[in-house]
Amino acid sequence: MNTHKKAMISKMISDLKMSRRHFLKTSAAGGAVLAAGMGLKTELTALATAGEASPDEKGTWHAGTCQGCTSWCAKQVYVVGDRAVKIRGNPHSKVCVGASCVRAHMALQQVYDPDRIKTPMKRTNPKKGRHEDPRFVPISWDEALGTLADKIMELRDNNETHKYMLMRGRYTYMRDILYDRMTKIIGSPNNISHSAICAEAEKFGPYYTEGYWSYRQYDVKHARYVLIWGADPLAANRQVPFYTSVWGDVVGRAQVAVVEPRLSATAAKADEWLPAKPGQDSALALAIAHVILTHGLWSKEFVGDFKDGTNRFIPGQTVDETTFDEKYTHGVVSWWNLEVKERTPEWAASKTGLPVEQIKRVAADFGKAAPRAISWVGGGPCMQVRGGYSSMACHALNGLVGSCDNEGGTLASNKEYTTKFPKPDAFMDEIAKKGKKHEKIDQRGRLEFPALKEGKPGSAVLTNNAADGILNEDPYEIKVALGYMNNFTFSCTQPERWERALAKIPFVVHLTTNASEFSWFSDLLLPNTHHLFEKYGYVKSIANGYRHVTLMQPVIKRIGDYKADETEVPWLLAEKLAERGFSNLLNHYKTYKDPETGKEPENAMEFSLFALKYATQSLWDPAKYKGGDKFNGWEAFLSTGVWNSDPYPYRKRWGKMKTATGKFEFFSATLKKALEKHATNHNTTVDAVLEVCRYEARGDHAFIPHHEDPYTAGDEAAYPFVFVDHKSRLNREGRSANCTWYYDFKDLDPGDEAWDDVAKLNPVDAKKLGIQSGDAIRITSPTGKIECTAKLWEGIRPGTVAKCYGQGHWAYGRVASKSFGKTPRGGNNNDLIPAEYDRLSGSTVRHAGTRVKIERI
Ligand SMILES: Nc1nc2c(c(=O)[nH]1)N[C@H]1C(S)=C(S)[C@@H](COP(=O)(O)OP(=O)(O)OC[C@H]3O[C@@H](n4cnc5c(=O)[nH]c(N)nc54)[C@H](O)[C@@H]3O)O[C@H]1N2
Ligand SMILES: Nc1nc2c(c(=O)[nH]1)N[C@H]1C(S)=C(S)[C@@H](COP(=O)(O)OP(=O)(O)OC[C@H]3O[C@@H](n4cnc5c(=O)[nH]c(N)nc54)[C@H](O)[C@@H]3O)O[C@H]1N2
Ligand code: SF4
Ligand SMILES: [Mo]
Repeated sequence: MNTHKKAMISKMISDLKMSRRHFLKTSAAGGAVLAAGMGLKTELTALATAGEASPDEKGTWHAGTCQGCTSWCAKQVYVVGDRAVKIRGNPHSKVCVGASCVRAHMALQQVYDPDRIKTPMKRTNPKKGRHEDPRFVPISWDEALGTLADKIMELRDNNETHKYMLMRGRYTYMRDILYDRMTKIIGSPNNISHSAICAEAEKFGPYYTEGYWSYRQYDVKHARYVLIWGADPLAANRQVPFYTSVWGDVVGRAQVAVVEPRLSATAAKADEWLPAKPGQDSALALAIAHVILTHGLWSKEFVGDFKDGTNRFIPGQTVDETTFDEKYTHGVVSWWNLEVKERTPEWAASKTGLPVEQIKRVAADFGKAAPRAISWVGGGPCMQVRGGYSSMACHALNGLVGSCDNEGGTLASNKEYTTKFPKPDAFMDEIAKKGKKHEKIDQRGRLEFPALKEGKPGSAVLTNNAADGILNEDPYEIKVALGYMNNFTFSCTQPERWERALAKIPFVVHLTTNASEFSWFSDLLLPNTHHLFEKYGYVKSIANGYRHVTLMQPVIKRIGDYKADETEVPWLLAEKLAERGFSNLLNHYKTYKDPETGKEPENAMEFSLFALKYATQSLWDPAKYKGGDKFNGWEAFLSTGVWNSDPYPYRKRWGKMKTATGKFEFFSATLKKALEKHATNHNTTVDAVLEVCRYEARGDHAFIPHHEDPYTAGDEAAYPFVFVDHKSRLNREGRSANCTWYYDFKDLDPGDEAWDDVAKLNPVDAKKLGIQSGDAIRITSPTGKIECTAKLWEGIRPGTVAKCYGQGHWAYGRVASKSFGKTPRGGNNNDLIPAEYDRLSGSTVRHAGTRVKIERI
C-alpha cells in the first residue's frame, strides 16, 4: 500500500473514533436536505472543494471492482489527489482481459453525483405516500443508528424479532455480515434478496439438467456456433468487456444466431436474427433438438448411440429405450418419445412465426458444429411465467451436442478458495432461535410457490411477493425493515404494491447513495459509500475459462459522511445494540480477526478490512495456498486487486454432475424428486401443483424440457401488442439514471434516442395506429400505464412493442426525474408489467407476460 493510501485509511479509522458532538457537527454542515416541495436542495460546496488537485499533479492507479452490472469486472481507478478521474480495465484479470465497457465510466458521475445524500436523514412527515413529501432533515449517524437500535430492541423485548426484515439489492460477498449473520442474530427469517427479480429462472434449466445453479461462461474462443436466446452480450448480460473484446474473432470463426423479438446490438452483428414470437423459445429449441436427433448430429461421445448404430429417431415414431446405449446423459430416448418426436420445424414455425427454412438451417448448422456449439441462455426466454421449462429446453441443447463442460461450449465455474465468515449459531440466543423459525414473509414453499432452488422446495426467494406478504400481513406484519442498494418501488413489477407495502411498515430504513423511490417511503436514510471507490469488499465472476476474485477498496476521499452498507453500518449498529444490553452481534463481529496479527477489530473500518482479509486469506497467504494466482501476502494482493483461478478443466464434470443420476438429465430425475417432495409437503400430486402454478404440463412432461405456450396477461383484442422489455447498454442496473451521460449517449441502444424515452414500434403496426416517430403516446396494460415517445423502427417484430428499462424515475435525483418527487422522466416499464412469477424458480416475470395497447396523446 502506498503512503498516501495508508494515511487516508488511518484518517478514516480516526474519523470513526470521533465524538458524538463531532458527528452532529459534520452532518449539520455537510448535509443534503430534502425540503418540502422543493426537490433536492444540495450542498455543493463540499463537492466543489473536495480533492482539488493542481493541474500538473500526477495521479496513481488503484485496483477496484465495477458493479455496474453482474459482470463484476476488475478495474483500476486513476486517482489524482483525493479524486478519481478515470477508470480502466485491470490488466491482471484473466476474466476481463483488461477491457472495459462503455458504462464503466459512468461510475465517475455516480460517485460525484451532487444529488447523493451526504449525511443520515430522518423523515419528519409521519404520513407516507407517493404524494406525501417525506420532509427529510439531516441527523447524525449516532442518532440514526441509535433510533434503529431502539426499534430492534423493542422487537427483541416483545419476542417478535421475526417482524424485522432485511431487503438486499445489489451486493458484494461481504453480504453475509449484514444479510445473513445480522438477521439471524437479531432473530428473523426475513432476509429477502433481489435474486428473484434478477435471473433465477435462467439458473433453473442448468440446474435441472446438469446440477449447476449459477451463471455459465461460454468458451467462445473455441466455438464454431453461438446460438443466443434473449441475451445481448455486446451490451448487457454478463462479462461484456471480455465478450466485446473477442467478438471480432468470434464472428470470424463461428456462426452467431440470436433469438429475440428485438434487433439487439448482438443481433445486429449476427449471421442470423430469429425474431421469434415472445415466449415461444422452447418451441424453437425443441425443433432444433428434433433436427439434431433426426439428422444424427448429436454427440455420440457425450450422449451415446444406438447399439447397432442405426438412427431410430424418425419424426413421430416412438423409440425402444433398450436399443440406445446412453453415456453421460440420462433420458434422451424418453425425452424423444414424450416430447421431441412431435416437435418438427414446421410445427415450430407455426408457433414462433419464423420461416421453416431458417429453423432448419440454424438447427443443422448448430448440430454440425457439435460439440463446439453453444446454446447461450439469457433472461429473455426464462423470466417468464413458464420460463423454468424454456430455460431447460434451451439449455438441453448443450447436452445434446456435448458442448456442456467441453471445449468451445458452455462451462461452469472454476474453483475459488474464499472462506465463509464465522458461523452465527453460538451468538443466537433463545429469542433469536425462536424468531428465525417463523415462515418467511415472501411465502416461499407454499403450494402455489414451490421455489425449487437447488432441488429444495421453498428454498428460492420470491422477492416480489414479499410486498403482498407485507400488505396482507400474511404470515404476519413487518414492523422494522432495512433495505440496502435496492429500489423495489421501482425495480419490481407492479411497483405500486411496494409503495403501499413500505408505507404500511412502521419503520423503514434505506441504506443508499441517492434518495430513490424506496427512500421516499423510508423513515431513515443512511448515506452509503460507492462500491467502486469507497469501500472494502470482494466479488467473484467467470469468463474466458477463468474465475477471478476481485477486490474493492477505498481509494478516494469520501466527500460526504458515507459508511459502507455491508460492513461499517452493521458494526456501528452492533455497537449501539451492545450499549442497549444486547451484545451478541458485536461479540460475533469481533471474531472476524485480522488473519495477519490475530487482532480483534475495534472499530468499523478495522472490521471491514479484517473481514475482507479473513474471507480472502487462502488467496493471498502463501501458507494457505490452494491454487490459482499466488501472492506473497495481503499487500501484494490488495495492490494487484484480483486473483485468477487455474484454467478450466474441460470434461471433468462428465459423469459427475450434481444431479440425481450424476449425468446430464434430459429426463430430470432431479426435478422429479424436488416436485414430488413439494407435492408430498402439501399432501397433493405433482399435477395439482403444476395446475396451481399455471403450468400446462401433466404427468411425466413435468420432468422434461418441453413446450408450453406463454402465459400472457391481457386479452388480445383489447391489448393487441406483446410488450418487450430490455436493458440499456448504459444501465448500471437501476443506478445510472441520474447520470447525464446516460441520456447524452442513449442512442447507443439500437433504435433509441438521446434525451428521450422511446417505445419502438414496427412501421407496419404504427401505420395502422396512425402513429409517427416523435408522437407522444400512452401505453396501457391490464395493470398500469405510462407515457413516452413513439419511435418507428424495423428492428422490432410486428405485433410487439419494445421499450428499454431504466427511465421513468420520479425520485432519485434532479436528472433522473423531471421534477424530483413529482414528475417522472419517461416511463417505468414495471408500471406495465403485472406481478407474475415463474413459480418453480420463484422468479419475477418481465418477458412475454404482458399485452398492451398504444394510443397517441
Ligand atoms: N422492467 C425491468 N425491471 C427490472 C429489470 C429489467 O431489465 N427490466 N432488471 C432486473 C434486474 S436483472 C435486477 S438485478 C434488479 C435490480 O434492482 P434492485 O436490486 O432494486 O437495484 P437497483 O434498481 O439497481 O437500485 C439500487 C438502489 O440502491 C441505491 N444505490 C445506488 N448505488 C448504490 C451504492 O453504490 N451503494 C448503495 N448502498 N446503494 C446504492 C439507489 O437507491 C438505487 O436505487 O432490477 C430488476 N428490474
Ligand atoms: N447494460 C447492462 N447490462 C447488464 C445489466 C444492466 O443493467 N445493464 N444488468 C445485469 C444484470 S443484473 C443481469 S441479471 C443481466 C441479465 O441480462 P440478460 O440475460 O440479457 O437478461 P434480460 O435483461 O432479461 O434481457 C432479456 C433480453 O431478452 C429479450 N427478450 C424479451 N422477450 C423475449 C422472449 O420472449 N424471448 C427471447 N428469446 N428474448 C426475449 C430482450 O429484448 C432482451 O434483450 O444483465 C446484466 N448486464
Ligand atoms: S458496467 Fe458491468 S460490464 Fe461494464 S465494467 Fe462494470 S461490471 Fe463490467
Ligand atoms: Mo440482475
